[in-house]
Amino acid sequence: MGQRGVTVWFTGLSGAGKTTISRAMEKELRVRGLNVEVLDGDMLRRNLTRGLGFTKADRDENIRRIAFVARLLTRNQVIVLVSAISPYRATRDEVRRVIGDFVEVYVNAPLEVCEQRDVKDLYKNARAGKIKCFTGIDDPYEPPLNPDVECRTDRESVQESMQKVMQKLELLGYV
Ligand code: GGZ
Repeated sequence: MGQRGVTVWFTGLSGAGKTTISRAMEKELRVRGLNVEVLDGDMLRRNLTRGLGFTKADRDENIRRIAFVARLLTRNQVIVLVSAISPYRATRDEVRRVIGDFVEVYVNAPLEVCEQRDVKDLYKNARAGKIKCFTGIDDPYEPPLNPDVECRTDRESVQESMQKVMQKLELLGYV
């Protein structure tokens, strides 16, 4: 049988490690000769979803556009790695229904840890009121109730987190 497409959807707070795990997985999957594409919220907000902000309506629009592309790729046998905060549970569940071949990965690190990492000073600016509607500070994040995989990036390595996701994909027959 040929390769089956799937969307692996990484959700979690800013700084939780979504991009880091997805980039490590991209490398690993390419080594195995598989078709893979990365769709990263932060990156897509400069092209596909440029102009959208961080209200609930804009975040939902952002997620729906990303999901639209992910669906096209998934049905063409690509392994799609999506990294987006995607804070709303109902919107993620809708995406799961639309895409079908969908694996939800909750990239979980406590807010305090994300805030300590603060690679881009975003939390600092959010605390200072310079960025409004920042997820985890003055905007909601609804954690998955039943994720397919949970990565605790505050106590596991990138390699360990990646292994968990890879094992799930193997179990489900996608790789
Ligand atoms: C959350 C924000 C915000 C606000 C800018 N809230 O960690 P990053 O920096 O590199 O990636 C985050 C990105 C969020 O885009 P997403 O498309 O993933 O969000 S969503 O799924 O909710 O639509 C963060 C940065 O943009 N950023 N302002 N107010 N993150």
